[in-house]
Parts: sequence; structure tokens; C-alpha cells
Amino acid sequence: MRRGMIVATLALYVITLSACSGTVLAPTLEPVTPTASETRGPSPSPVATVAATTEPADSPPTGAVDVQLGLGPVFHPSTLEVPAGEVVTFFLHAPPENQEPHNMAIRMGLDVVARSAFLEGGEAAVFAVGGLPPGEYRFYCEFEDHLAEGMAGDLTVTP
Ligand SMILES: [Cu+2]
Repeated sequence: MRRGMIVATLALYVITLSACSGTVLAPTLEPVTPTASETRGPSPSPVATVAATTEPADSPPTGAVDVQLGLGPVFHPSTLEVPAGEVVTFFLHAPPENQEPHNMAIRMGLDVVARSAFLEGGEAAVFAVGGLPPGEYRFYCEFEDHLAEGMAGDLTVTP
């Protein structure tokens, strides 16, 4: 009990010292190893972001890839294949019965390369993504825990 108190007090003292003395003690605190939670999820500075726009649309343009968001945390279809290097237009549409918003984000590994705006129930939009390099991507919904609930799919970009 007593030893625990001393350790806690010491720890507080060190933290206070670090906070107050700033640059003097800072070098001894490095290097900082990212925690597991920091290495997961979307990267703050994606290495391969491509141009993307989301524009409301009533109907799919010619050649658009049809993607339904919902009902529930699911994409229809959940497997997509598009050509590399050219602008791909996804026609995103959310059934009016949807209770929650959805979007479509595309990532390779941990890097988000493009993301659409969020669509409420009854909305539709053209999500245009420019020039994806060939490879295997994942697409998923970024609303709350929809990814964990399985709102994701595979996107193959063919050479
Ligand atoms: Cu969703």
C-alpha cells in the first residue's frame, strides 16, 4: 500500500516535470512507438489518394457501376471489378427505407484512397473516382460501426 503510494507519487512527479519543462525533457521521451490503435484504421496521410467527387444524381450515367447502400449495413453487390487508370463512376443509391446514412470509402491496406459523401435514405449520387492503380481494394461504409457489422466488399481494379 505504502510502496504503491510512493510509486504513484513519483509517476505524477515525472509527468509533472515532463509537462512543465517541455523541450528539455522531451528527447528522453522519444521515440514514441505507436500503440496498436494508432496503427489501425484510416491513415491520416494516405499515400495514394485519388481525385473523387460525389454529385447528387437522379439516374445512373451510362457505364456507371451500380451500388446500393442498404437496407441495413450492407452493400449490393459486395464484389466489384473496374478498370485501372480511368475515371470510374459509381452510382450510389440508398433505399428510402434506410434509417441510417451510408457512404462508400475505398482503401488499399490501411490507406483510404477515396471516399464518397454520406447518403441518407432516398438519396442517390454519382461517386466518381479518378484513376485507381490496379490491385485489390476494399470498400466499406464509414458510418459508426457499419464496417464492423459487415458493410464492406471487395473491389478489384484490373490492369
Ligand atoms: Cu453504412
